[in-house]
Amino acid sequence: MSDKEKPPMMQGFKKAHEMVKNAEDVKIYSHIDCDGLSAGAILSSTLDKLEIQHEIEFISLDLLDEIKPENELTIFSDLASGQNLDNFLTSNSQVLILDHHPPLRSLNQYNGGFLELNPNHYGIDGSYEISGGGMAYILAKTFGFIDLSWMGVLSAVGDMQDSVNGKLQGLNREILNDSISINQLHSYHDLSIYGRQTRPLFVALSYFGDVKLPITNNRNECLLLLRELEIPTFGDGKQRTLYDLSMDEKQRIFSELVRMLSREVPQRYVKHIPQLVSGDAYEFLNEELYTPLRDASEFSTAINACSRNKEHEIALNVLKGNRNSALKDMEKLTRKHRRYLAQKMDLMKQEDSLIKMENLQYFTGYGIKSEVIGTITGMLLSNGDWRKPIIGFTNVGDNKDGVKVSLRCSRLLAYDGIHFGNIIQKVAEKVGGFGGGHSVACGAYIPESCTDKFLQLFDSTLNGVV
Ligand SMILES: [Mn+2]
Repeated sequence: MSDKEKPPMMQGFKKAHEMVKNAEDVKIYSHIDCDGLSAGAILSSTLDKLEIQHEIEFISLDLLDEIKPENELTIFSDLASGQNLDNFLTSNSQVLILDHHPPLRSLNQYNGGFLELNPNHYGIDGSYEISGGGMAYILAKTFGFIDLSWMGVLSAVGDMQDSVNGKLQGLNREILNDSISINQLHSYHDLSIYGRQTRPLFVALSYFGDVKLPITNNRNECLLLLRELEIPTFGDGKQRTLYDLSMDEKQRIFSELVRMLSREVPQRYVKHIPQLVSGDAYEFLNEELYTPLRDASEFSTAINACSRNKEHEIALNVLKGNRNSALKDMEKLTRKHRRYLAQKMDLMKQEDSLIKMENLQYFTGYGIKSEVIGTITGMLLSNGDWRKPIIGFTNVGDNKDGVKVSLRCSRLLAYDGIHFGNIIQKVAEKVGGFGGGHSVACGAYIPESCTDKFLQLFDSTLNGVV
């Protein structure tokens, strides 16, 4: 294929390839979530392989305007498309942005040493078709480093790009196929129950919670159900996990979940139930069985546990394959993370903190670390009314006076056509904040004095919608 026939984004990557190849001193800034960490690991591994000296730093969006150009080439990864980069526009430092968030600047607004690659400029959906890690991987692939593709898949899963229809699509699918082609990864259709490798089946089942069922948060009910379905919970000297089940056993659980859900939800949702119960699983074949690293969802949780404890270095080491002590450290952080979540959940339940409005429910989780407010909001979903979204508030911390808002809802509402990411963006802007995200998981930052106004506006926006 000649250059002219290549899709335009690839021409951009060709330029990026040249920029990176010719650089001798590189600084990478990547975002602090699972996608950003994986993207950073892909870029850092790429530069390692090219023997290019570099530093990497993981930062949150609000710190971006404090950064000054100090290196020959600065790469921004999984961030910066939505931010002002005035410090860099007037400097001699070369800038490469690899982001997938909605861009502020139009395509090719800047030339010379400033290159911004964003799928949204090329008609590619940055929410579902490619992640920040995916963009980093496409660059890595121009150097032939297909072995880094598994991290591109992990990034997409970490960013919940498969959250709505249960599978990766668009460029994500191509990255997935690269990984499959070198036997790094196995992709298969499975029950969408979290904890495939590490959780005993009856525990994993009890967390099934887009819609509240008799088994939700009830391990005894789960054990009874498995007994009824004649699925042993113990085998080969250990508790069985979802991974251990035969196709036939999975089919029995699938049918039973569909039956239970059909009884709970209004008729118009029934056709969406199979999507809720099953989806694609991604298994990393080079990782050890029954560890969180073997399954993409569980791996992304482990990375998030590092990130939420501000231990980015540990995540980076695990991702880059420097496993020895990093792996143990990561396990410790995962346990700590889980304990923290359980404590906060207990507190929230004791205080019965979920307040109901006409079209939504909310809680004020002041004291919950802003990094985990989204996770807690999602966990509370199975305690409230699944027909309405849950909104959680917490302080941002670090002496800033804003409030972080998180929203989670059942995927059934998204199947019904509601996009809460777009709604929260508009409502946040009306009260002087900013926000956005996915249809079923999104967030915002708003001034603390505006939380009541925000809730009222949000609630009235949903009149007739939910
Ligand atoms: Mn991202």
